[in-house]
Amino acid sequence: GFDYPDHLNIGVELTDAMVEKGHGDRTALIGNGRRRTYKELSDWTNRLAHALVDDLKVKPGNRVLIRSANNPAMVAAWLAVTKVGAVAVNTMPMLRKGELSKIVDKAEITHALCDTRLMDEMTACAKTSKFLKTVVGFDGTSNHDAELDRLALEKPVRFEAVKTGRDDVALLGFTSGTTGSPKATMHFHRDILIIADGYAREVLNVQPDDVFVGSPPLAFTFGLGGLAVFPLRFGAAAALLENASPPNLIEIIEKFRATVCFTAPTAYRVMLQAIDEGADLSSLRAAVSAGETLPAPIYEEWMEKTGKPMLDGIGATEMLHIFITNRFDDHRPACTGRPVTGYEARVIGEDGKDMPRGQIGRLAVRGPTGCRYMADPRQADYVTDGWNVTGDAFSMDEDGYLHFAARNDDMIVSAGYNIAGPEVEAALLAHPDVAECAVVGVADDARGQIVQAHVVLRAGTDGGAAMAKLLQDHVKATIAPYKYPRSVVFTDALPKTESGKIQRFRLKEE
Ligand code: 3SK
Repeated sequence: GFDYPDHLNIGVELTDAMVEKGHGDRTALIGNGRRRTYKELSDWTNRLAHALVDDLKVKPGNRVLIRSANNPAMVAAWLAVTKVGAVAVNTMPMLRKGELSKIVDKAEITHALCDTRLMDEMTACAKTSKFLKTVVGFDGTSNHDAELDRLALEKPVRFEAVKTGRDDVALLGFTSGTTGSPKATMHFHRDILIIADGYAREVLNVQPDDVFVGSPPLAFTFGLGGLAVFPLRFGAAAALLENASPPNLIEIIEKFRATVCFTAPTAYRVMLQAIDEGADLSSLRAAVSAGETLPAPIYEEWMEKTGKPMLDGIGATEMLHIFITNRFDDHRPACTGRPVTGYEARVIGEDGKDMPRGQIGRLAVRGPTGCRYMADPRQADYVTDGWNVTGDAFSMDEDGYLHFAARNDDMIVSAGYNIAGPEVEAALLAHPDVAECAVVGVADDARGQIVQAHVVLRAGTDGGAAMAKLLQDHVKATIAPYKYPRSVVFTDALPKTESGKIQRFRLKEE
């Protein structure tokens, strides 16, 4: 277990405490053309904390929404909110008024801190909200040219942070919301240290000279951990990108000699191509892949080209971060690995009992960081005896390694066969002409469902009947022939959430 003091404030731990430990002059954050040291970040967040308390009247326990793309100002706002003992709700820039309103109502948000470039939807949301009364802009480009920055400007650089308890809620993480009714998961101050002192220390062995980059939004706990908590806990640096498209990621890795990258397999696929075209990604010592299943060909090609394993893992907003993972010295293709120390995993059947090894069931996980839904009757549906029953189908092999099969709702049942969509996707992705794909089950009179593949081809490749037949034959030759996609749809782009997850339910709706 982790032994933290009764009083713990994550905002202090990641800033003032780092200065006290001697990291003051080291770079903490890079973004929008500037570097900030730990001392600058500590001063900045303390000034902001004064403004929150003195001018905006934020009280401990208030829920404060933060709306921004990934930039240092968003990290500073988050840390300041935690310093004043409020509960942070980080949100993604693309959310519209309707989505923001659901979050504001559910979390009873009283204050919103918003990048001035994103104010319209936020103020529209406040106009109709019975909870949200204060919306204040900050300058996401860090020029300090917005109301919150002006309020903070003259404030002292010392701030007596609220003595939060280690089990006080610090963060509400909203689940992706693909179902239209997002759940809020509660995380304590100690949880945020646990993911750093657990996964980041044990698996990544983070060092002060590490430079982190990645694509997940800070609004998503995957991004908050990988691009803020993990570097700041160890005196390392994070280079933040407002637009983390694969070419921008590649550029920033080369520019800052980044050492740790958090992103999804699609971006790694582009990086592999870039390496062939001369990009120098040799600084990367850890390539973490999560959010989507990692196809074995990408894992293998990465190993071949960089000599290092790609670290596939699975996490969940409910558990805050990654809880099952491969390790530098313990990794296998098409395998998610073993639980992070402190977490336990089981594969269970419909009756809640353990499935025999090798057989597919639902993944259940238990650990120190979850799972606590806020004021949600669905707690009873997803959590039994402390075990969070996830929406993922996995099998556990004889050695205790976990193998992803499908999201439960991605399992396609066709003519009595259970077909895991991701397996068909992995087969398609192994074809050189396929850039991206998503496989869904669609209703069919004869077979109940048939496998339908939505395919984005590589630039310069044409779709059509001949290409469809080629891909079908390729799948039949790669995995059991009954799994081949009877329907192939060529498309220019797949629908995705803000955090980059493919929205298969939208393809099914079509
Ligand atoms: O795998 C995910 O979707 C995830 C969610 C939250 C935190 C971390 C991860 C990897």
